Amino acid sequence: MPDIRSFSNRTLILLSNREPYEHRHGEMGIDVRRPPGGLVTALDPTMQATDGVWVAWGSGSADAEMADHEGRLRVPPGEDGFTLRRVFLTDAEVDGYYMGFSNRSLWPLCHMLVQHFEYRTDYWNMYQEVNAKFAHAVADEVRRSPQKPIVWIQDYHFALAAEMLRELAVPALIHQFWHIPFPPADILRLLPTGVDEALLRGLLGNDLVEFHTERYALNFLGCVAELVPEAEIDADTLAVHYDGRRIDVGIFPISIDVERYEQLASTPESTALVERLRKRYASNGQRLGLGVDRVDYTKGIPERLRALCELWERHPEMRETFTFLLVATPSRSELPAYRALEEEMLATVIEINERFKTETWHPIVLVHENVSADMLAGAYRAADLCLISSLQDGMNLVAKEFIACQTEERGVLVLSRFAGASEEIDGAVLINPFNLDGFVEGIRRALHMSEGERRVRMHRMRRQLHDRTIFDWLAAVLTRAQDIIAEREPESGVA
Ligand code: ADQ
Repeated sequence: MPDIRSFSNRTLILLSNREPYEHRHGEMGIDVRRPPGGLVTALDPTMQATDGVWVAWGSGSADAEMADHEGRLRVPPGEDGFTLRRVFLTDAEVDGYYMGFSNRSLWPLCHMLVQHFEYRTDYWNMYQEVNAKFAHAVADEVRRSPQKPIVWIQDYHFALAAEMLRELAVPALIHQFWHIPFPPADILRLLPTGVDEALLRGLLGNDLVEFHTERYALNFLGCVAELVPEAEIDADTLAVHYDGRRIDVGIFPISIDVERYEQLASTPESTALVERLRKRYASNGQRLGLGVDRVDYTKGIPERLRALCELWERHPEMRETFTFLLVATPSRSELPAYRALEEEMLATVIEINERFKTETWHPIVLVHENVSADMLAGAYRAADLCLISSLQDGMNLVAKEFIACQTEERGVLVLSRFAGASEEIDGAVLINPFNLDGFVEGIRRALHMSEGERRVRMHRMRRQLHDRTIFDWLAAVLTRAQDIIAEREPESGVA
């Protein structure tokens, strides 16, 4: 693996919506929280080694008082690793840019779930204003940087930031990772004429745009070909020629900190949970299934519950012998579509349990909260089957976490073919969540799979995952960025 910490004397300036450390007023004073997920952990060493700057929305109630008058502070708290630059937003900005255009317009559109797509001019106006606000903060950090910087933008909240940085004449290589699917042109065109094009021109402000899969990269190129008339596409090398520049498009499937999950699955706490879960639900040949999600309409939770209901209906021998543990964490509850989904999920679980329960058994055990990482790891390790039924999903890290925690190699991964992970992982039982009969059969197949086949498949997936951790992902992205600089530097003067 290339050494990503020695970054040829460059400073990494990262822009993301979520901040790596958030300060909140708690009962005992001010608490600091880190968002779940491996990105912060993976980036920490690089940020520290390059004395980087992380620019993000200061969303915590005590964020302002912990930072200086420009929103800057050194993190991790109590250490002197790198700078966090918090950008503070008004309620109207959060409503329009984050809740509005990001989560009501772009999120459903990119996941091709057009029934949830909403567009309002004021969302779009606020998205442009807030992207400009963040771009100015990044530009300011670039100017302050004592070393040559590389700017790395994260995700769909900032589709316009790269172009804005270019207009501000920021002397840095700019690249962007898009964490969610990228839709084909027929879907992107549901945005008002001109808005679709503006988003693409915004992204073409980058020197490199990164996606999880080839499918998303080709969709992006297809959109550019159709909606940006003067751009020239080179589909063989995955590049766009535009505005006198070359924009590279790269494929970098994200992953997890595999060793950390393996260790979490073996702590005394998670081992105790494994023993409890196996004893309660998986002794005497019984089986335990597992689902882990943010409650989001992209994850196919109602479709999964329908398939489970059909399974118990059509195959009575599965009653009392197969229990499903659903770990579902509430998400984006401010939005009506998410509240409606929560209600539907809760009602369906009650209905299924009422229908099939016996004196000693409930088919679905619902844990309706955010659970700690080692409890999650214990549940992954204990399960005989993990069901992922996304209607669309950029990658889906739950799939990889399950594989990492399956240290006994007993479980089967049942995976939607609409999750990016399905294009990478070799060894899952693939299902289509829109095909009820096929979905039910997929679950049955997983439950009837021989121990030998389960082991061979899980072993293969675990080997594969060990070769593709989040550190490999990070190294691959940053190496590509450096290669582009090396190619261009003599003649283009980049950075
Ligand atoms: P998400 O849509 O959030 O991410 P995903 O990749 O599945 O989707 O990650 C969810 C994370 O939340 C996992 O780390 C999981 O462990 C955690 N989680 C879920 N439910 C939980 C619970 N009840 N308690 C505790 N933790 C829970 C977006 C894209 C994805 C893409 C990632 C990374 O939508 O497609 O894989 O970014 O690029």
